[in-house]
Amino acid sequence: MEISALTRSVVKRNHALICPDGYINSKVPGWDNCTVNVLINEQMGAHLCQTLITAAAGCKIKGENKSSEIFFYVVQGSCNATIGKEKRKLSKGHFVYVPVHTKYDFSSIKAGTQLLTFHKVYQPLEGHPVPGILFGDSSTIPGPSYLGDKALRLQVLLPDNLSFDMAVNIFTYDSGGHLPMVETHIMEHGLMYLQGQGIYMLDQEWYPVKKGDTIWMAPYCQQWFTAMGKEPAVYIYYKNVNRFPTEI
Ligand code: UGY
Ligand code: MN
Repeated sequence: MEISALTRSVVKRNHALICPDGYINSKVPGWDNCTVNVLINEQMGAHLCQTLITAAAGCKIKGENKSSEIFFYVVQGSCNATIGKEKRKLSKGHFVYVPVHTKYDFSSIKAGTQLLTFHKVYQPLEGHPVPGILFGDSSTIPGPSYLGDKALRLQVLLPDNLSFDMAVNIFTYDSGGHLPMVETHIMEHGLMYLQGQGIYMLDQEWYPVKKGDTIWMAPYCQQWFTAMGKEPAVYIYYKNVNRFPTEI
């Protein structure tokens, strides 16, 4: 028997683990006929927002970025996306980066489709143009080994140039693979597990994690992960990048 007073979810000063068993749905204007779970946002102390949209029949996702950029990733299912004047059909593993000041309209969304979103207030950088709309398919993006370890593969989904102030990567760990060191860094992360399981160390505390879990790591939250189980562990994660670390 499940005991409803137990959960793996935790919300702490500099990290959070949010598991699906505690989801309560939000209503977001312009996002209709779907459930929306706001997994990370400023109320936690974060500087990003991460949501999971699960479509019901007749789902429509429409809006316009005013000061933020949004990265949409198709976790499962399919839909049509009109971003600005560009139209594409998206399915599992596809993504689209919607820049600031841009309209988005997702339609023909199959019931059960899940879209993961990462939002950040865009910080322009003098001398570098605001990024354009970018569609991609994660299955076509190379995953070289990470820091020479063949058990770890990192796919970088957004271009590595100074116009972008966010990175989104997919990290794959073979069972037994682990981060080569405890990371201690200024960048913040929001992540979701797409596959597998393992143990995450966050700020010197140890958490079993698995597919469907979300983690928030504030700047300087110490972090380490090892994968376990019968299949590789895969997570997609956000990172703020490429901006001056303090007031100029
Ligand atoms: O890019 C990163 O900082 C990454 N290695 N961190 C992580 O997976 N927790
Ligand atoms: Mn990191």
